[in-house]
Amino acid sequence: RSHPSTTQYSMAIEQLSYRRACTLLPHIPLIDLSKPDSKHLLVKACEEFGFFKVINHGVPMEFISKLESEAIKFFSLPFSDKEKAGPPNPFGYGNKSIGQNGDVGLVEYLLLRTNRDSYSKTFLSVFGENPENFCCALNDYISSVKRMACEILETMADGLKIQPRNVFSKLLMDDQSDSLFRLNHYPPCPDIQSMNGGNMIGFGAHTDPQIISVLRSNNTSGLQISLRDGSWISVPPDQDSFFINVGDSLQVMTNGKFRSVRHRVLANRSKSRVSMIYFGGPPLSEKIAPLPSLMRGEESLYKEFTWFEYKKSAYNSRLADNRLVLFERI
Ligand code: GA4
Repeated sequence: RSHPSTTQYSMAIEQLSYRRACTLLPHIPLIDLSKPDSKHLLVKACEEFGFFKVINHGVPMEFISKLESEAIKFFSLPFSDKEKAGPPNPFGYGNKSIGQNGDVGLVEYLLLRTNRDSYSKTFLSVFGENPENFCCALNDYISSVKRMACEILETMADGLKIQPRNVFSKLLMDDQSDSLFRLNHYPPCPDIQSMNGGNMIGFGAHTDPQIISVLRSNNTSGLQISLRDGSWISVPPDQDSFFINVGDSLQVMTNGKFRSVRHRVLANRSKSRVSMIYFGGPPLSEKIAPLPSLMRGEESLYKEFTWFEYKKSAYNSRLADNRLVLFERI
């Protein structure tokens, strides 16, 4: 009988350390929206991670796949065509450059507003003969995902035992709600190994400034969330589920009980990653402050500010900055 080869040994060791990592790593909280007791798990997930996965979400698969295929069609256009839909200041097509302050990533994207259904002629011309296909897919998807986001926010209010149950969701439902939508395409990056230890950044670490973000991606890995201790865990992709992020504004409204989650996307070696994210935000004039019903005698951790003020400050920051510190009470 021959001895195991060095490769076999190292494979066995790799497998063992993988198993060990799996047992040690916390699982991403899973919320079944069809179960009435989900409200407690939901609150726990928002307190511990600021992140969870949602199943039985009620968003029709057809809406998801239609928008995904429209997104793929768009990203497959020649760069010179896509460019006509940019630059993203603040809405439109962007490539590699993120925000206005020098951040970059291996990503191209479309940033859109959610509560205006008319786009400029130049923008629509990029979508060829039938821009309605893109617009319909977008509208169907956004209205369905917004409904789910509101249901989640109302379940959160129930779990926190606060009234009325639409305290959070009414901000997204408002006609003036400053909500956004983002389509991201992360092209495969075959040279990963040769560059800084295999961690090529698709989208750098950050928290989302809004109330809640609802993410859906195709079956390609890349998303990671940061735990309290600063370590990163990979989120296994699941194209049939949604992933929810607590945003900075929800952290403030809960006086720090819920945490806005730091997350990032690493480039994938062989597969394209396509993600679509709805960012539920309040009206610009809305005061963002801890809900009195959640304070029970304790003091606010934050200074008073409106969403307009926070957004302005966020858009002047770098992606990785801790945007809330500027608004903390000392
Ligand atoms: C993070 C969440 C959303 O994707 C976004 C991002 C925005 C952008 O891409 O233009 C920002 C980023 C996000 C936070 C800080 C600023 C603004 C890039 C950046 C460096 C659309 C948003 O609202 O804030």
